[in-house]
Amino acid sequence: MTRAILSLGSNLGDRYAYLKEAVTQLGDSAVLMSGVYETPPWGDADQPAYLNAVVLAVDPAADPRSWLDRVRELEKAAGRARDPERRFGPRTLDVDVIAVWRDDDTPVLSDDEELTLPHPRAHLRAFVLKPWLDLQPYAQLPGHGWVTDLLNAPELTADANALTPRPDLPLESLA
Ligand code: PH2
Ligand code: MG
Ligand code: MG
Repeated sequence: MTRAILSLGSNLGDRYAYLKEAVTQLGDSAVLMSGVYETPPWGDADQPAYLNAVVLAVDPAADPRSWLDRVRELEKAAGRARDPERRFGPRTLDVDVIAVWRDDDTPVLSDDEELTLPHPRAHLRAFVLKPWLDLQPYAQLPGHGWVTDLLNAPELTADANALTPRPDLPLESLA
């Protein structure tokens, strides 16, 4: 068994429906869902605003790579099309594996090109850190320390302030 922090994002089509469908498909694996936030696009400004959320999930498989298969299935179900020209471009659904822990609480570290763990840009993304704190106020990002400290870093202040909570779009009732 492993547990993971997953980051969900959508900025095309019915964004809320895509997030809900992903949580529904995770089924019993989805243990805790954050609030949903409306967030300005990061990394590529020329695209619509995102809805972002974070999910704490468990997987009975011991192999951390099974998370990669699962998130790809979720993205496929949302009709995700990849534009090789736009790495940070718009998408119906993006599910990123932020970090994975084994049963004994040790974090999984991986420099696999397909599944780098922890996620190499998570510490720079207020749209990951803020919803994560909703779930786990004492969360630590392996290799980077307390999530609350990362979110409070001066470089992230503007991004953190630009997140808009969307309590009208709950995910927790889907559990
Ligand atoms: N995902 C991206 C690129 N930029 N910006 C926001 N606000 N939220 C995202 O989920 C996001 C992004 C590519 O993974
Ligand atoms: Mg992503
Ligand atoms: Mg992704």
